[in-house]
Amino acid sequence: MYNQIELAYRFDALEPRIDALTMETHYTKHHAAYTKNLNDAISKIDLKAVPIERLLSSLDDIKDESLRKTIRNNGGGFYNHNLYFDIIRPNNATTVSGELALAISSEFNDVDELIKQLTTLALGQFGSGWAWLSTDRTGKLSVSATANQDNPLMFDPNLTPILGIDVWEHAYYLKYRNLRADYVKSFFEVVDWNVVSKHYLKALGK
Ligand code: MN3
Repeated sequence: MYNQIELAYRFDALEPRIDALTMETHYTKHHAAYTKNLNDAISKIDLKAVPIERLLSSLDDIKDESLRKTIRNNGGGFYNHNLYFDIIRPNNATTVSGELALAISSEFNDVDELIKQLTTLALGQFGSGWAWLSTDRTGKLSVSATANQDNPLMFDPNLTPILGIDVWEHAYYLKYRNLRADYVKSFFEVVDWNVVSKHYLKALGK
């Protein structure tokens, strides 16, 4: 059974950057539905104990096409939102430190350049999808964008996403309407780089 992460903050804690109604709807409706649909689909096959990362990086092993599609969409939705809701925080750490800071400077020069590249990907994603910062097993960082609820695990099992920007309209439309750029700017104001660092170190087995 896969479980939604427990939020470390209240729905209104990220106001005014991300409004309470969007947070509540996003977590209790959208994320909850992906999670339920994933668990319902998994109950049909004998994969109950598989870590979600392994499940998403071996979708080709699911031979039934309809079931594979269901698990791709809802397993992606489950995993992606667990990361998203974890890395945004009130009282967030706005500066990057430690090993992640070194990795960012070697790949992007600085955090501003990383944010610029992620913003370009987030704004360039046509329709629903995500922009990502991922690490490979050696700690080398890369950015990418995916459609729907896909994520880098599905395309390269060596990659682990450590930061994801949800650019589905349900993530911002109530407050920002069509202004995705304003939402993405606000998103980076609530990213907690300490939590991103934790995901980075965890992906490297540290
Ligand atoms: Mn979403």
